[in-house]
Amino acid sequence: MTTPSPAWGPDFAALEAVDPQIAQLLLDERDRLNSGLQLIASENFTSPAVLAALGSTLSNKYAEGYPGRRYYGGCEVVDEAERLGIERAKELFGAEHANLQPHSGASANIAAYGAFLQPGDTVLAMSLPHGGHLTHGTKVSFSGKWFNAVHYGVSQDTEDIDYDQMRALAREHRPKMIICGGSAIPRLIDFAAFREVADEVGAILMVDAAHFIGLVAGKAIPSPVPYADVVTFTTHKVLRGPRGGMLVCKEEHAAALDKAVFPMMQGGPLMHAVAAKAVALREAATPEYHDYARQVIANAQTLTAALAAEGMRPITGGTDTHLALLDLQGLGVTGAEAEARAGAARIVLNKNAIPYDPQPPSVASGIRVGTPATTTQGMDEADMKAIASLIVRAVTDESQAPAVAAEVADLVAGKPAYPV
Ligand code: DSN
Repeated sequence: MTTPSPAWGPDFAALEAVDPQIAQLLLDERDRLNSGLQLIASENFTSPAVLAALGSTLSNKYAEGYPGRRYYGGCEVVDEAERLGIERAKELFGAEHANLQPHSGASANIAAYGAFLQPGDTVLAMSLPHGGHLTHGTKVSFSGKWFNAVHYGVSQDTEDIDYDQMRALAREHRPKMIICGGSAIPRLIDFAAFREVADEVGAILMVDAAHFIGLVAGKAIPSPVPYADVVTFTTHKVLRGPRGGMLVCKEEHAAALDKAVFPMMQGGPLMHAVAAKAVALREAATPEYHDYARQVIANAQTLTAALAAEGMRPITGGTDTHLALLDLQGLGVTGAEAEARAGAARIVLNKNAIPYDPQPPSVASGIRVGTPATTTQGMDEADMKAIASLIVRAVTDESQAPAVAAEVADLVAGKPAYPV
């Protein structure tokens, strides 16, 4: 293979010449990433290979339909890219069918609703304030507006999913679809228990694996694929691919889900993103990625324990995954204050409601932290202990921001997100 001329792929000089303002913003964002700690649990640093596919001529192609069955000519190249991605996804996840076209996790979820439900049908999902997701039946989303959503939560004593409540609600409401997964669940989910309940009440089981699918890909935690009718996910979290969505499912649901993605929910797929997803799936199948996935969890556990030792109470007492949810009430700091103070010290994290939170979501009593990005930078348990101490200093004493920011800069200097 020959090296393509810059006109065939990413060309920063061309961008600078045409649009110096946007070019500068790209550099500013790289510098922002390189000068701080990125602890948003849903973010990661995607690889140069993935970025190359994203910034490619595949962006030009209209390809409504699926490989071999398109509504446009000239799709023979993108067909191959999508076929590769589908085969890699099936292999990586042991799935019978895969669809790489959803533009986002929300789009993948809309497709699942579209494939299995009619407006007004009942869906049972985890409540957002207890760790669920907007698309799992909240009133402000299509899912709560167009469907009858019933919610289970976590039990007050363990702060983990209340499986008894979930089972009782399923028996009472007979949902057509049960959803598990969410955006702030630190513990492993008992997929077998959900499957059992879904079978008992005749429901479809949808697992929204957006947060943890990268850990599944890296064989670091159990897979939902054998249990679920459909597994939806994003590709940019622990999985470290491009921003986007994907789903895998049983063969019996393949036609319905494909039709729900296109033409029911979306038009033309983003073929550069589909190609970039294929690249990420290839990267995720390597032994290096398996090591990465294990290290993400080890780092999260070390970070959580170190924060707990300094007075931040981990919801459920710890984590099995890449993220922790921390109750700050014992420190007398709100989630919003903590997010702002950490940000002033170049530590990027987010405020987060905790279960049974007395504060409104805009204030929140907790923060959520995650280790996908820092682990991609090559950080380990020793770094996590240092990071915990920096977070606590920044969050509990605003005057520490400049000193903490300087220490953050030292810490990340040796392990830049994107080497300059
Ligand atoms: N916004 C994502 C997250 O941060 O978890 C969920 O969609």
